[in-house]
Amino acid sequence: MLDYITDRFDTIFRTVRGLGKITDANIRQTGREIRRVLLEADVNYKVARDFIKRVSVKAEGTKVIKSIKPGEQFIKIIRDELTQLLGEKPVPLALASRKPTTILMAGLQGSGKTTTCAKLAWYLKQQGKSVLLVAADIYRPAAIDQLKVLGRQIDVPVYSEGVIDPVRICRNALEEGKSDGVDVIIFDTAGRLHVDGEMMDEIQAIADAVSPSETLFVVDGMTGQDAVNSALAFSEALTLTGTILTKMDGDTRGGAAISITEVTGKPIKFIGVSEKIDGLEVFDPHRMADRILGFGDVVSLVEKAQSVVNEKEAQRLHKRLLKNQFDLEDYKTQLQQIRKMGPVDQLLGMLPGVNRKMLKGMQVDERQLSWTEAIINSMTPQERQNPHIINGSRRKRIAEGSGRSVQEVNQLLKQFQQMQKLMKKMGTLKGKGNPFSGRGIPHLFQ
Ligand SMILES: Nc1nc2c(ncn2[C@@H]2O[C@H](COP(=O)(O)OP(=O)(O)O)[C@@H](O)[C@H]2O)c(=O)[nH]1
Ligand SMILES: [Mg+2]
Repeated sequence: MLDYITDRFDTIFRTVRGLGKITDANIRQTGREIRRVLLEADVNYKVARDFIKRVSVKAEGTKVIKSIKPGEQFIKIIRDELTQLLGEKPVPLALASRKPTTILMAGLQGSGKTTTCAKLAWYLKQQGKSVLLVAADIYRPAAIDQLKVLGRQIDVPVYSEGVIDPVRICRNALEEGKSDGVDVIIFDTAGRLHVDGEMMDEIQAIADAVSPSETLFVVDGMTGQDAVNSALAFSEALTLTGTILTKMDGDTRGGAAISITEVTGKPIKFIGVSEKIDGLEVFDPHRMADRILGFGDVVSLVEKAQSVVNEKEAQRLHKRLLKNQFDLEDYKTQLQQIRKMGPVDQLLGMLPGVNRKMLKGMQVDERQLSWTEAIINSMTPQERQNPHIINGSRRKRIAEGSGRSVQEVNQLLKQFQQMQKLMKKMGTLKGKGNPFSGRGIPHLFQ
């Protein structure tokens, strides 16, 4: 996500960090560089221009203040202004005071409406809400089935009447949702390849019929300025209440994300980060600014860890660590938890200070993790608990059993030994000053 723009900001910041003081010349120079990066990322030129202006004015204001690290202060200004540009604070989904809350999805064909309807239904279901999905895209025969399949997957009912007037479908669905007492109704509508009058008329008629609590504009986050243009067309026809940017896991340059809030005046509410049903994140301007600027995304990392790591298990491991009882069996458990969190290079990319360029050159070999697991699997429980008993002939047996070489077995044992030594030292510190201790984070990340 956002590798391109992050790399470019990284280069700019390297220069800015080294500034002995802030001067007119370096404000201008940095402004020019940021402008170039933003335009290359396909940010709307007015948005880019105003952004540079605001950053420059603020930087001007700090010229007189004696600061220990002028460069850092300059970077903070850029970060604050970018956060502001992205909307400052997360804006939660507006739930109606009287149910049902109605959510209308609008956007071009292929932008990700149907997928996002299901993701949103899943998200709301997780929060204990009952949801009804409505299939109002009657133009592509597969669209109704697509929603039905997704609905089945997450066990959420899908209202459909086949190919009849979509406005009628939506009106009927609203009635049914009301009488069933569902909390939220999500309307999946048809999109066209381009903005056209007929489509706008139809979605306007649907909006009139159901008076949605939220009208969300779904847009492909990879499309840059096109996203902004179609957002404007849709907001002329409809009273949009927010945006959902999809496909942010792709090779997006960030132009849509950076421009769209300022241009539409409406907040980004969610971003789509995978094709899967749980690939929806609540949008947070602060976090997004940090992602764009390459300051890492510790919050996402922690959330990810918390979602897959069993809290009790983590505490058990933590205790064993402190008591210096951590063995290869525990090590295996941790490896499995890390693997559940997803591709390792993606995780590394979320850590602040990890240079993406470096990551690109570095092949993070996922297979290493499975090999390590295979080696541990080939050990007897006794060996896992007491690695020191693993002598030459045992090593040979383990190597054969796991299909790895004796050298690899040796290496693993050596690394584990080193880790144990380190743990011993850490154990005496009793986790002091450790921000993650007891929070269910795999300890290999500490
Ligand atoms: N990688 C990725 N793919 C997505 C995301 N959202 C949607 N898609 C894919 O985009 C394509 C179009 O999505 P669909 O929901 O059918 O779009 P619609 O025509 O607007 O209803 C499908 O292949 C989806 O799997 C996302 O956040 N990430
Ligand atoms: Mg669709």
